[in-house]
Amino acid sequence: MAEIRAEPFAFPLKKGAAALVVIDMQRDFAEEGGFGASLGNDVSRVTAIVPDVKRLIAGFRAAGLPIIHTMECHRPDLSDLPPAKRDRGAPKLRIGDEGPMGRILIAGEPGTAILPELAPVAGEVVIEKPGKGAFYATPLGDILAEKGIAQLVFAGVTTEVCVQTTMREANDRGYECLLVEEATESYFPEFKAAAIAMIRAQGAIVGWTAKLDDVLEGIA
Ligand code: TIU
Repeated sequence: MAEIRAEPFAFPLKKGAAALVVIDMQRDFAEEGGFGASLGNDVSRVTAIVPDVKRLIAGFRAAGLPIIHTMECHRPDLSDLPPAKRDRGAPKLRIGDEGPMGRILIAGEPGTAILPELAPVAGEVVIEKPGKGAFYATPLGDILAEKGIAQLVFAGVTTEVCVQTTMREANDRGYECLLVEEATESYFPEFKAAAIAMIRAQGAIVGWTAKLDDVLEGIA
């Protein structure tokens, strides 16, 4: 068993049972005219982590470890979009509306795609999810069980929304979870810091957090 330097204590890596989960690195959260911008957010914070997410993905590929990509999106007929989600707040564009990159957060639209620099390659799993958590209403749990995965390393956006929700879902399902600090981001720096602190508090109540270089060294 290898160890990864982490907080609040070393992460006990089981290399044959670990996978990377890259959450929602989509144009809709990173580019002007997408869902994130429609909610009033500064999306440049998301593009800034792309090089670090890319290094993390390259490390997992080089180590021959599984990679799972998620995409927050809905069916074109909106049958998996609860009105409570669509109608929340007063965004400039709602989910399903036509925007400059196609319909906002709809499967198959250009804006919903994963950023080209981080695009999945053949053999990598892509999970389309209608919720913030990647286990809700998706086959993720069955896919992980089939692959014998027990540990999940997390990257992606946003730290306190889809990343943290998925980590909490995974933690309750018995997975050991590790968040890579430079490979996740929020539209709110204070929320990223708070999410990292609350995840690893109380003896890793939700999971561990670690620096990118330490994760890359641990999985190599
Ligand atoms: N708004 C926000 O911070 N996040 C989301 O809506 N989805 C994800 O985090 N992917």
